[in-house]
Amino acid sequence: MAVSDHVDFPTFMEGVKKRNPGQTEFIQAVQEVAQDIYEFIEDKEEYHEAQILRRIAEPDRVVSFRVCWEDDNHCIRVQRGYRVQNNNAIGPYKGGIRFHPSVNESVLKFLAFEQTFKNSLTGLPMGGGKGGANFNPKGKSDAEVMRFCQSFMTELYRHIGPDTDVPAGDIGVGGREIGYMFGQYKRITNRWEGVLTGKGEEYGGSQMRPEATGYGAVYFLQNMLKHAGQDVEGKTAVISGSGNVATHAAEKIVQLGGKVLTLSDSGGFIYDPEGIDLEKIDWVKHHKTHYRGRISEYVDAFPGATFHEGARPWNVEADLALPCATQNELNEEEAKALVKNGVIAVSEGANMPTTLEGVKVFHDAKIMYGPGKAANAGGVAVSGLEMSQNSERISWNHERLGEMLTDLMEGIHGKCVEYGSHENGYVDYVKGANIAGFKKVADAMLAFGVV
Ligand code: NDP
Ligand code: 2IT
Repeated sequence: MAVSDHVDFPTFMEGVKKRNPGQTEFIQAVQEVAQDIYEFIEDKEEYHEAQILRRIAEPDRVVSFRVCWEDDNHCIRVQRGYRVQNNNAIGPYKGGIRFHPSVNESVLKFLAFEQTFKNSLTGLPMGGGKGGANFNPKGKSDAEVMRFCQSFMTELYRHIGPDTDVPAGDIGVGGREIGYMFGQYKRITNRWEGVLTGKGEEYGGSQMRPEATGYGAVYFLQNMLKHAGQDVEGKTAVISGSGNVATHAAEKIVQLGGKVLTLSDSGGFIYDPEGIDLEKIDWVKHHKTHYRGRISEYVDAFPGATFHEGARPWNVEADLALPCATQNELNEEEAKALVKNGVIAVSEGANMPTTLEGVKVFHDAKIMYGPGKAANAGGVAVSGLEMSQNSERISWNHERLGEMLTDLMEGIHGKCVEYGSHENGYVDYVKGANIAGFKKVADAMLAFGVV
């Protein structure tokens, strides 16, 4: 029998900080989860004895590798690639690949850690992982992106597989990049297998996967509002980002009768007081995907709108807020501005977009706040369904997948309510998501003994 090492929460966090020097995003993600888990396991000695939390907060492995490629000017470029395999207690490692200059070990470790809880919450058999590279796709030709993706996969392929680790898209990785990477995997291994999700429909991709994260974040929001006797219809929304998640979240808000006022990118945000309707959203999707354009160009196409350079949309008055761009894009001051302007619910399409101080503002104000690991789980959930379809060599239609996504998001919301409800009726969705996500992974790990 192991000896219990029941350290308190501050001592636990000191250890995390000491073992991961300078990895601020990772430390932030662990802290946000651990504070709730500590409360939950206070009287559950078996989790302490088996050091479950300490083990989940130490990735199974972090693989880092050199990625060499040649640009169009025949210059040799060198990038750093990674795959963080955080935990595979309940299924193969699963999580996206991010190509962005800000990618480093801390960012990918935080994402892989979060993914472990998110994937558990979906109820599907998927562990947590994340990968990427500090490659900037902006301004690169298709041929350059292809050469980079092929070089990246030439190293990554040995670490992944349909029953080992199944990557997908994330920031800077969409259909084009998944196609190049899948092609290279197939060429190297001479196997067609469901090793990546987010594939094109022609070669095993699931219908609904492109829409799933954004739609799912709005379904989560809908569930939160319904729980409080409200709905989306007639409400205004501020949304950040203008990529895959943001545009599909905007689309679903509009379809449900809401009015979307903003979208953004790293250059600033656009504010359209008339509302960003479905036609305008299609323009943004097309402009971003086909021309790799900037959101600032929206105001040339739709002169009623204004562009706010270098700013974020959180000072615009709205009922609903959906951060759908990146981590730490909504701070304490901006959270206070949203609350002051009467926001009633926040649903995170992005991963950890709100700082710890910002989250506290939402909780203190008792607004509905759906954290990314619950609210944006629709994307990975449909990825899980893509894995099932690939294994069975079948494909489900849009309608069936739409129903499954709706049910999955309702199920995740239900788990948050079960584990996060206070006696006064307020639902702490962060706590609910953390505890529900943790419990399944922790119980699987207990079953395995010391591994
Ligand atoms: P995309 O690459 O399609 O879009 C990213 C958007 O966010 C772009 O508008 C981009 O602007 C903006 N952005 C990225 N980095 C920054 C930054 N540092 N500051 C300001 N804006 C920034 O990515 P996704 O839409 O797929 O991902 C968005 C978020 O959703 C991420 O947090 C991702 O982890 C999360 N997510 C994605 C899922 C998916 O299925 N794709 C699933 C679950 C979560 P710019 O073009 O200027 O860089
Ligand atoms: O953060 C995420 O959940 C994703 N980027 C999607 C992961 C996936 O495997 O579909």
